[in-house]
Amino acid sequence: MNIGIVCYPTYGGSGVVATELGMALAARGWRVHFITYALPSRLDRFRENIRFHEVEIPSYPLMEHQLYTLALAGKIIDVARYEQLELLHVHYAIPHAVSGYLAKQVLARDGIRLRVVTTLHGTDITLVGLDPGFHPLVRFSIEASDAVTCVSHYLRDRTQQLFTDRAAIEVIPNFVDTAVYDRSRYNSAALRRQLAPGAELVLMHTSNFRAVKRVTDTIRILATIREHGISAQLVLIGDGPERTEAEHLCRSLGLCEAVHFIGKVMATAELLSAADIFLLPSQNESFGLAALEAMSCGVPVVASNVGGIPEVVSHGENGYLAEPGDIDRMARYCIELASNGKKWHRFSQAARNAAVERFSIERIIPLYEELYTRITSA
Ligand code: GMT
Repeated sequence: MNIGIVCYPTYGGSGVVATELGMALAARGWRVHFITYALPSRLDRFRENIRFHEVEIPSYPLMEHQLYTLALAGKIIDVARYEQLELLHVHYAIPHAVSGYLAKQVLARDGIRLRVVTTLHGTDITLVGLDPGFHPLVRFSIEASDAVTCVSHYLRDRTQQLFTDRAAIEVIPNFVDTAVYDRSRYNSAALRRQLAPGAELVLMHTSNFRAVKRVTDTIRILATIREHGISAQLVLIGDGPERTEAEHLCRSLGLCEAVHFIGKVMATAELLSAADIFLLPSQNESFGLAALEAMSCGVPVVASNVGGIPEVVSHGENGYLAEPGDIDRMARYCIELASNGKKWHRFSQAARNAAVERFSIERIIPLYEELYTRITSA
């Protein structure tokens, strides 16, 4: 079957999930067409069964703002028509679900039937979609989609509370390639020496450094741990609006030698495998894909007990959860893991097991395949 995937191509969870999904489907024989404004960041090389269609945004002096929603709809129409797409899977409601709906209606006039699946990821529901100007559009496009999925039960509940009484919203959790995100593949000891020379404990965090991630909390957690005499270091991967503030905080706390800003890295599996603990102190998180990738590498997670995180990280089994902003408690949990090797190993194994048993590609991709088959044969 030919399937179109619309996503943000940038460094962010929804784009990562969409790209990994497309690559996994292509490997299983589906023909996948990515439609977006730039090459998705994880689409690093040519792959059989994958095509990329770049959305170009026309400009004209009259139009002060770019017309991405329309340009995307136009591109979807073109690709659907000429590549015989049966199904379009849009990731993140705004504006993708609206463009998908528009394309579907235009194609229907020519007798072409395109089914639209919308996957809601997080702030499209919990933040951006709540803008009064966007709310009716998000609500409409959820109700008009042929199928809607959410990445966690938490997000489905929020969607139903905030937007719609549509009952048919399926939860398909995010997934991880456990063959790639596998500590045993990498020389993590050598990498650890390069990343954080001399560290007794290596903390790691990856994100797009938006305010919701509370990146500066990771630095304060590090500071608290070091006050207890543990020579911990922190590796920060990614970039975004909060990076400057994080750098200033390191300087003001005298932690420049202990905090390593790596910047954006596309392939994180090797880096994650060098960590002892992954930190995700977010204000909100509908799932926490970065935590799952760390767990797959056998890294216990210390995170906030918000949103969908408890559906991924089990408190006291493969990580610890605390209230957002409770830096002391998160630091105490890190110290507990750092000072009890047996416990760390138990948590590490449990993290890996959870990734393999509950969130592997082999387990989750068939759920999408079953959904696609169901709605295209209806
Ligand atoms: O909602 C966002 O912040 C955007 C999105 C992204 O593209 O980074 O992140 C969300 O989707 C991820 C993939 O499903 C989830 O793992 C993240 O938890 C979620 N972010 C939030 O809910 C803040």
